[in-house]
Amino acid sequence: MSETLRILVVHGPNLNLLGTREPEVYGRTTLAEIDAGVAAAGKDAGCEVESFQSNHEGELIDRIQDAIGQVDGILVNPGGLTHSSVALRDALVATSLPVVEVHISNVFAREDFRRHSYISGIALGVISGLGTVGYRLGLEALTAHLRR
Ligand code: CA2
Repeated sequence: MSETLRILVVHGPNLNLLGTREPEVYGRTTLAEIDAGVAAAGKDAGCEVESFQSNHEGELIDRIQDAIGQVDGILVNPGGLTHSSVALRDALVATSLPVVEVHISNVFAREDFRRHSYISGIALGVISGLGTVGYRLGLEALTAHLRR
């Protein structure tokens, strides 16, 4: 019987709009549906999954700091902060936890400014462009890493 893993899922700015706007880019799945899907997949994989979304950089950083010593890994879609936030990167580094970065859209097939991520360099890995299934793939990769 393997130990229960605790995973924090962090969603950045505007991801609360999923399923309601720009379905051609981000699909029709809502954030609540993504969170329910990740929680269910986590349960099957022996994980307790908690999700958090904020439109505010400081709130995201506070939540990530609060995770220190409380969780085993972080799955993060930093939204637009991916391309701008040194502070979010620093917070993730400060946790010393494995981080998997997820993007619903293929950031390499869009505007040039989306090709650079402040997070990728400190992440275990990055999933981009596979739609919302990327969250479940990211969870699988994170748990496989933690159980290795
Ligand atoms: O593809 C992703 O998951 C992104 O992280 C989404 C960010 C974008 O800035 C990144 O480059 C890639 C934007 C999140 C905005 O989410 C919306 C969802 C529905 C409607 C409007 C925005």
